[in-house]
Amino acid sequence: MTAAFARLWAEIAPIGRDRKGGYLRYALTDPELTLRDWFRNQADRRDMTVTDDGNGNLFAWWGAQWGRGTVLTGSHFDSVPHGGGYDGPLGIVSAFLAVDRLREQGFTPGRPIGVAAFVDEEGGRFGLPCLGSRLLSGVIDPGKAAALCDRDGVTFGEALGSRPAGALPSLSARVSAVVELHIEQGRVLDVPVGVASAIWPHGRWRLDFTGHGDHAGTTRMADRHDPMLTFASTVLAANEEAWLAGAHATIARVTVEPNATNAIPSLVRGWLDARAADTPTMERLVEAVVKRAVERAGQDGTQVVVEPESVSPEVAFDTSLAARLSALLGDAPILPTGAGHDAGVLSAHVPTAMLFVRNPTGVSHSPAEYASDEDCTAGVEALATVLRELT
Ligand code: HGY
Ligand code: MN
Ligand code: MN
Ligand code: MN
Repeated sequence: MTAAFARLWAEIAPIGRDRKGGYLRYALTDPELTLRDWFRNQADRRDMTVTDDGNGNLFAWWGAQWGRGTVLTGSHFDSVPHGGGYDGPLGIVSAFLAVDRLREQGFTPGRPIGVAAFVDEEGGRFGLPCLGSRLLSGVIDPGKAAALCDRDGVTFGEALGSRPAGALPSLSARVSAVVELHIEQGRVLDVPVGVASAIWPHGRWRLDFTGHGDHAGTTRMADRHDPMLTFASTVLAANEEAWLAGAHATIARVTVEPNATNAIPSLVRGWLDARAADTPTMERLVEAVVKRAVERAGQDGTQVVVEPESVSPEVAFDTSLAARLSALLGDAPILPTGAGHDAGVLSAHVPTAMLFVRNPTGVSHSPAEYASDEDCTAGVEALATVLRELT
């Protein structure tokens, strides 16, 4: 199976690589569309029917589409810009190989298995993470989703070519379980495979800093109201407050207008990503960062506006299911994660589990993201064992 994994992995590894060895696989752009063609080809090779739910999510079926007791597995193809190659695609490649494994063992599932490729899980193109699973489960209005815009002003509806279909009727009645396999993001596992216990509460807040745009060469320092200063001070504040709270906070994805070396900007836009082991800690962290941003704006004569963009409460995966799978997999470790996942969204509607494949460095959302072929193969075997158990 290691050779089979290496072969399949070699097919997708070159797709969407950027010039510096990272990946740029924004949802519904050429590289991701190429991966979707690869997905259809893999399904064809396995006589699996492919359906699209009208939201940009693809499903390859072993058994009746959305039949009673359906078990969904899979993940996403899209990446963050200059990201790693495993986050997402590993769950999809492993799902197809797990189907192969079960077939080699002469197993026929008693329930349909659907291999899923969810659209824009990272929210890297249209700004809302887990866009596809939120649409499928009905937690975002299709009209609102259709209007989400990318950096070039292209809406999700335009990229999709239609208004998203929205929620699948009676999802929780049709689907008996979801199992998403994913590369570990962090460095806890000292065995090849682990089981998720929870996803930390996390969210994104948009921070708009406005000031007085002016000439960088003729405006005296005393006359400046530079939002870049307020922004820079808030970046440091987020870092300090995160250390104090024992949490995680990053301000990234910045845009500056006008973005010129000889102009004091009038607008600096940043996004705060804040995460903590519990919701009150996350909320206190965000409050502390915003408070310091507003105080600094007062000093700089600038303004700051904060908008929550997407805030996800803690996800506690089905504890009995996690314990059952851990036991099934030889007492695999059960561990939380700070990363959001489609499985997290779906867990509010269907019994859901996640399997993590060891990441020796723990690095993710980076070209350095890596898991060994041997551990990935162990992940495939584990997923096949779990799918056999659940179907
Ligand atoms: O950003 C996250 O938490 C996940 O990797 N999408
Ligand atoms: Mn990710
Ligand atoms: Mn992911
Ligand atoms: Mn995910």
